[in-house]
Amino acid sequence: MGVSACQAKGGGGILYFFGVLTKLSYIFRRKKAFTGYLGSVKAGEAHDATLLLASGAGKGSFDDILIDQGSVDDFLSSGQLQPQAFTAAASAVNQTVTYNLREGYDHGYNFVSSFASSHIEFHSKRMKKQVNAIRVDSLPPTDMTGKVIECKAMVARGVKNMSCETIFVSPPKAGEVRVKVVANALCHTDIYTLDGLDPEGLFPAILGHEAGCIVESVGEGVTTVKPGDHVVPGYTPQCNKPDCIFCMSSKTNLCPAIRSTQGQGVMPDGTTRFKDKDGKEIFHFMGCSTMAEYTVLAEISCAKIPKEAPLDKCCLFGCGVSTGLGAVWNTCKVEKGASVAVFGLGAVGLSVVQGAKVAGASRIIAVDVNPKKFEAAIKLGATDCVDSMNGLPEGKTVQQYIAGGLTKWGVDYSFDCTGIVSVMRAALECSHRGWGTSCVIGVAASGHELSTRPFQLVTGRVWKGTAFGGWKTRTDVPKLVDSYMSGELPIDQYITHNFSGVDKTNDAVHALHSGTCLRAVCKYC
Ligand code: NAD
Ligand code: AHE
Ligand code: ZN
Repeated sequence: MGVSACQAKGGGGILYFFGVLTKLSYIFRRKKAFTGYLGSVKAGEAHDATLLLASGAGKGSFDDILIDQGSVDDFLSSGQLQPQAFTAAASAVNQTVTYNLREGYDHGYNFVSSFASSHIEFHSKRMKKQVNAIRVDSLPPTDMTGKVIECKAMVARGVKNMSCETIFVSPPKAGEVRVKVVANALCHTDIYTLDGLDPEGLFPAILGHEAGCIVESVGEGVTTVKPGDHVVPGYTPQCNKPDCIFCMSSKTNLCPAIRSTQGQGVMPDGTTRFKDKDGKEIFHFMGCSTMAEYTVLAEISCAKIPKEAPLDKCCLFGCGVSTGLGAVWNTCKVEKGASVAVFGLGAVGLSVVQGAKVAGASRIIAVDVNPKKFEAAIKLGATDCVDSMNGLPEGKTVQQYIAGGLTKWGVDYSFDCTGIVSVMRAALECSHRGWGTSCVIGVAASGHELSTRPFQLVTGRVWKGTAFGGWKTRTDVPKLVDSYMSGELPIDQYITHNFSGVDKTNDAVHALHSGTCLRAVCKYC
């Protein structure tokens, strides 16, 4: 809420936009104007922000109240405004107020126009939250607890062979959670496995790992989520047990609690929860299998998020976008002023660009073989775009062009977001002599290996990698969702294609290959 000379009705209470009239009844009592406006001075008290606050009205409705006050405002010096009465009332009821005394400003339009944009930004963040809160996704009313659910799923039966089938999903066992998948976004890794490039790939399997879901039922001993809760599944779980040296360490997010069974396409007890119409078992994938209307997850893989958060947007936090941001903020800790090169401008690479911009990188070099990706990269903060297929100077490799052309010694940080080992090498070799860090994000095909001259490392470059951007799924995904909901972390720009129904997933796969798609989201209900 901003406090202002003019008041207007807004969602959730009275929004006072701008300024200073915080003790209306006081002013108008003296001026005897309330009688004219509202019939009596007493009637004016119903609109007095200070009295309203003191009476407990609006308690809990406003996370903050913004006041801008000019220091040389005549009404202030004549005692008619009394912002101190308002801040004292706020303090008495534990209401946060941001009070800005603007030195040298009076009561004029110049004052208003100088601070209007910060008030608009303040209100727009809060209004966005309210708009999102209107549309809460919910479960169908039928109670299937303890029963097998028949539903639709995309079943990958072999390389590039995936189609929509009827499947049967068993109830969750101890420590497991059955969820209704509301929305699933395709990640390049799903396609990589479908294309037969994943050494851990198994068929038949239900792929998918970037989703927004609602808990349908929970197995024995599950305490941290309940039916109706909204969750984003994580392929990197977080058991949080005191004896898990990975969960207890701030250095990593790689909890190994269920990694081996996850890689074998089964739940932690070694069995699957999926059967096809012939009663044959279907494998799980990355502990998620979200290309199904219902799936079963380990409790430790569920990040609980607020119900107001739109699942068809927040599904993106399940993989690609979180990974790109986390690679910058967690894995590499890119600092203000640093130079960055990003190879591959899919959703992962573009979120690296976005993260680098937020981190204050001074130079962000965006590299792709598809120039159609450059517009999005520039919007997110890229300062230079390089077409590494057709845009290099004669006789130069991309690493020579970046280290020696665009920059003298190379970039402070580089990121591979392609999964191509020759690009990973280029990314390392364009990083700065003496201290450059290069981060592998892309997932390379089975059998492909990294190479470079060891001299590249001897001369100070560091090669590292990231899984899910270093985020601890259950602790950090809710924080990312909060940032999205407050408007600080926009991610809608990554959703370039929308489909409706699990059976449209192959259309989404087709879209992903089109060269213009960043994320294709399939809504299942
Ligand atoms: P994507 O297919 O949408 O994007 C890849 C981009 O790379 C495309 O824009 C493509 O044009 C570009 N490209 C292809 N060849 C190139 C080259 N030689 N030089 C420069 N650019 C090139 O994929 P995505 O969903 O953004 O994922 C990117 C990679 O990250 C994939 O390998 C995916 O499997 C991996 N990934 C890893 C993690 C992790 O935790 N490490 C998480 C998510 C995704
Ligand atoms: N199964 C493959 C590796 C696949 C891989 O590297 N996966 C990434 C996530 S990609 C998300 O889109 C990852 O973080 N892996 C960590 C993990 O524990 O799987 C192989 O090579 O065997
Ligand atoms: Zn992914």
